[in-house]
Amino acid sequence: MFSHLKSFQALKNLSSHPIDLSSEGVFNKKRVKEMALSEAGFDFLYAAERVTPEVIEALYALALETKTQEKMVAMQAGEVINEIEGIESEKRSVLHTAMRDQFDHPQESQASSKAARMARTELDKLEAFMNEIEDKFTDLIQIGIGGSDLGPRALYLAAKAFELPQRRVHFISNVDPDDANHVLNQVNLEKTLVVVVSKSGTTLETLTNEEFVRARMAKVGLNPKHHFIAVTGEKSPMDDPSRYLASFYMWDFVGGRYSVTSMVGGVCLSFALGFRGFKELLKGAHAMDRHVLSADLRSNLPLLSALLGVWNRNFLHIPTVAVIPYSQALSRFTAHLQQLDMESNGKRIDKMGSFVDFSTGPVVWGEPGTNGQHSFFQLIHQGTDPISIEFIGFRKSQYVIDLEVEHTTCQEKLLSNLFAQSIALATGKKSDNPNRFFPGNRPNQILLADRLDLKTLGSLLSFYEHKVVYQGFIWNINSFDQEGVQLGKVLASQLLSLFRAKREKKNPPSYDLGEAYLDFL
Ligand code: G6Q
Repeated sequence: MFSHLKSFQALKNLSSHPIDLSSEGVFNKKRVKEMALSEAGFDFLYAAERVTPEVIEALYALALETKTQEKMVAMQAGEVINEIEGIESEKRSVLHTAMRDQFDHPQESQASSKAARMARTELDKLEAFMNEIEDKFTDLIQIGIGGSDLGPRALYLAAKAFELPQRRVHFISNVDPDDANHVLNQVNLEKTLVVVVSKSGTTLETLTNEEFVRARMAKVGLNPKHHFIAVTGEKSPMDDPSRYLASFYMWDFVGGRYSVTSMVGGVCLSFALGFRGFKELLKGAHAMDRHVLSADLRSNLPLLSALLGVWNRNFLHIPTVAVIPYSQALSRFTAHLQQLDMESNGKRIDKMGSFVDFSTGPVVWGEPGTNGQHSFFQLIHQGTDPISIEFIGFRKSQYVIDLEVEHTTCQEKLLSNLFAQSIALATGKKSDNPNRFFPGNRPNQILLADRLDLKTLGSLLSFYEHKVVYQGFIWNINSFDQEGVQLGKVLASQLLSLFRAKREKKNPPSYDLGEAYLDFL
């Protein structure tokens, strides 16, 4: 188990006296220069983390001891890694990386090559479909939830600067009827495509919203069959091409929260950005997939970020990470990371089926800067609980148009705020006035790239996917299942049968707790 490793003990010893970044002169120019890694189009700056070269060495020893690289190679080759020994589990390969692998490989028999070929078939279908529809449609509504919503939505918003003219994408995810009504009020249904995305084809919210929108189409005299597209698993209850204008597939070796680069995100992103734009994004993701395979241990960007996260979580005992992009385009990116990280690594047993005696995934949250500075940053700076921060920034803006006000551009103001926060959180500020005292030592890291173009966006997505996966490898937990979301789903359907019985004035099935809640309606 993780907590019994030799490197765990070494790190534990080192953590008894972590470096004090608030101490005069410790956080300096030399440290910033030395604690930087430039790879795969990104600069990764970690001088504001509470680490020394000794700690970094011990973290790399942990990576070696936990065989992170062997596990990454096995994952990308298609070995069955979504499993837990000795108990019933999914037993699947994990091949989201194959979705963006557009190249032929000599070892055609490998599971990953087979998956990449399957992905290419869907991509070819998608390209042909996008050519066929030409300019018949102006709007697309994506209906889906969780992994079938958060990633595609985050990336669509992030890429809006590159949207084709006359194209808009909308999302309906919540079964709250206000969500669907709000979107339906914004579109001309005659010129609207609807893509229903559900890997299982059984999700209550998605199937309900599909019927909601189909009914609205029928009401205005349109044939839903001419407007609806399906993205689902082969042989799922939604796999019925006769009901759809087109059907695209995904597979059980692509997890929901890892599925943005499959058809789950492919349809809406190709509609918005053009098929070429979507491919550009895939190229970026693939470049990061190759980086993690080919980089040596000390040049591997997501691995270093993962190791620093483990240091903060398990040795400095920091329970939460705020991801703060200094980019308005990434306004929903943290929400996607929240699912990616918390659903993957919010686990309490390891891959041998034993309860763990150490902390696993942190609570992930955040909002873009500078906005966050004017709300919750107070608690990060002076609150009683330590919080670690991951900043994301870009040297250039997406739209390029900018204005010099008081001799600096908006982009310069944005970046100066990012760097100022990183320094202030690390070093703090001494004061005789306790109310103006800042303790510092709020560990943070900065991921910096040139510009949030489509390729960079793809790489950024893949960077975080790999960071999360690496942490799961280090803790030896299964990052690819999600049993934790099942219990509530089952209870909700029991409660729904109470609603039904009440509506039909029948004897309700007995479910005491549910009845108690329903008495308040
Ligand atoms: C993701 C989870 C979950 C899933 C949704 C939607 O990894 O499994 O968020 O994506 O519950 O599931 P369907 O795509 O099957 O509708």
